[in-house]
Amino acid sequence: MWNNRVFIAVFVCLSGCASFYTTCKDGWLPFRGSCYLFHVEAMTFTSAEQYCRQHENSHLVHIDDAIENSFLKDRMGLFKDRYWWIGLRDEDIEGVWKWLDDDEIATFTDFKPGDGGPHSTEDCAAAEISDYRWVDIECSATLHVLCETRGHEESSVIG
Ligand SMILES: [Ca+2]
Ligand SMILES: [Ca+2]
Repeated sequence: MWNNRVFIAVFVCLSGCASFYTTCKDGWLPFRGSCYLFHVEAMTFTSAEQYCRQHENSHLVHIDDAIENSFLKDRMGLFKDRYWWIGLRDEDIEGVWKWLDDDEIATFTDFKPGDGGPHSTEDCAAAEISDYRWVDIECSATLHVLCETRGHEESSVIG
């Protein structure tokens, strides 16, 4: 299925050229080695992460950089729903945001002005699609679920 494949602009031309692409299970969207599941059901942050783990052993999305962020922004724009959980929280140290999947401190963030600061009751992060920025919000809020897992990478030899 062509629509399940995204070609990635990585070419190895030592012995002929190979292009690498990501394949995902049905219903998952491939991009740069990852697969994403947009699940339109409202649940708390903890339930959302649990849902991801039960599906392909994924996690709430870990947004590494501006390219991944902008890809997700485009896809979220296709939905009417306003808020999606992302796998980021500052439960340990107020204002220090860590990713759920590897417990690393986020080096790239895209919080709205006024969000992402030391708000002690708002320890989980979500992407808001109206102006697509991240917000901090109570973890008990019920929002939609965005999961990410590693895709299956394949290469095809061109030359
Ligand atoms: Ca990612
Ligand atoms: Ca907080």
